[in-house]
Amino acid sequence: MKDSAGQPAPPLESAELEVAMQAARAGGEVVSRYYRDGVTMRHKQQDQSYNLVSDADEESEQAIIQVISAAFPTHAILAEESRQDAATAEMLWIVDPIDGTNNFAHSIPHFAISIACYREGQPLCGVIYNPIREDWYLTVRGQGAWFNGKRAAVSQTDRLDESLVALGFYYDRGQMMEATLATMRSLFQEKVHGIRRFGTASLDLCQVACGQAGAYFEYQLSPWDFAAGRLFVEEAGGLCTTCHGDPLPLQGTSLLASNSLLHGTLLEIISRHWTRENSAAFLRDS
Ligand code: LIP
Repeated sequence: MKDSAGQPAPPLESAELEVAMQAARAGGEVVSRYYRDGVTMRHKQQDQSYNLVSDADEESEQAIIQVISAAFPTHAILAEESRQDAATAEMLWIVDPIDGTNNFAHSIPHFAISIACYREGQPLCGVIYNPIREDWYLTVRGQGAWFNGKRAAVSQTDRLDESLVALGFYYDRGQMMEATLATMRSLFQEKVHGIRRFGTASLDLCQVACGQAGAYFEYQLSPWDFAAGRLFVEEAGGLCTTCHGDPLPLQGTSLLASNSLLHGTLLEIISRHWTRENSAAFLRDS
């Protein structure tokens, strides 16, 4: 059996996942059109020329919200551009209408629509969809993680010199950027097989889950960047925590995802250059 994307349909049973896929298709039609026809990007904040938004982000988000709200009118929605319902709601949808906005802005076909449904603060299901490549990453809690109809599994090595480590740079160009660069240097000194910066958190998480990268970290992400991808990693046998080993909160946070075998080694290296105090001070001042 194939789904409407022409992919072999994974054996997933979830009403919320079905709605999430419909919503992702609706957003994907908007984003693909703008990607093809061109779009004007705008700066989100005057002092951050690299933090961009466009009509594509906003129209994709409205299309996604329309599908979710029609199916589940009483559910709350936390969406990057326009909806900040309380993260404490019993049923909560978390939406990134274009994750990897800067890739999108520069016509790099490595970005995704990320949609997750949470019940009482715990992930139920998630969809990460690259509409240009027609790549579908689907997951339901307890039912595995599936990439284009094939089951995903993390890598099985505990060696850094056999692993790629992906990372991201938040919009900060101060102490957090310096800490990320210092951690890159430490990883190279630890003989990591390679470092990758792909620019889309949700797809970075999917690459950990599919065994392509051993780990991914970033010192600051928003909930919509990771809400679906963290479940995809966990259902593929991986582990997601903050960069200090704590459970992920549904708010801005640092994040380390790994195949779980590399987690302890990486926590020591990554927290060396960005302490809990650094993290607390950044959140307090931002
Ligand atoms: C982006 C993430 C990326 C991170 C960027 C930004 P956006 O999300 O996918 O990993 O490095 O700072 O947060 O803004 O494109 O939705």
